[in-house]
Amino acid sequence: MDVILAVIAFCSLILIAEGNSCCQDGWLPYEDSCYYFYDEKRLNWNQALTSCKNKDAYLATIETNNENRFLMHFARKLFRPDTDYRNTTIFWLGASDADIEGIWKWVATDQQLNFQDWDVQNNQPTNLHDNHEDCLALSGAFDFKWHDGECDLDTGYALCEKQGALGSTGAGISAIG
Ligand SMILES: [Ca+2]
Ligand SMILES: [Ca+2]
Repeated sequence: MDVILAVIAFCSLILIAEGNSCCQDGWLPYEDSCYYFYDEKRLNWNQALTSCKNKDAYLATIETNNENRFLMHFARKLFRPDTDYRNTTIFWLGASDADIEGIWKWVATDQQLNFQDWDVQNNQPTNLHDNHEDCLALSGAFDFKWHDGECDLDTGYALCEKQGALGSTGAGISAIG
C-alpha cells in the first residue's frame, strides 16, 4: 500500500513538473502517452500489431505535429545516420489503407488520419510492390519520414503506444488534491 501511494505521489510530481504521463521503465513519456521503440526484432506489420497488444499497448498513432516531431526525433536518436542499420530500419505505425486504397485509418481507433506528414519529396505514399504498400512506417533510409510499406515484409520494428498510468483526465492532479 505504501509503495503504491509512493508511486502515485511520484507520478503526480512528474505530472505537475512536466505535464507528462507516468510511464513504466523503458517507455518514453510524451503528453498523455507512453511510447516503446521495440527494436529487438524485425517484424511484419501484423506481428508488430500483436507485439504491441502483448505489451497492453497499440501500434502507435500520430495525431498531432508535436507528437510526430517527438517520435521522429527519438527514432533519429536511436539510430545513427548513414549507417546500414539505420538505412534498413523502419518503425511500423498503426495505420493502414488495406481496406480501401488511399483511405488511411488508424487501426486503434478506426478513424481516418486527421494529421498526415508523408514524405512528399519522395512521392509518398507510392503504393508500390503491385499496389501492396498498405502499412504506415517511419523509414530510416529517409530520415524517418512517413512512407507506406509492404505489410507482409518482416523489415520493421514496432513502435508501441499506450496511455500514461494516470491518463489525460486530470486524475493525477485530483489524486493528490
Ligand atoms: Ca498517439
Ligand atoms: Ca496502399
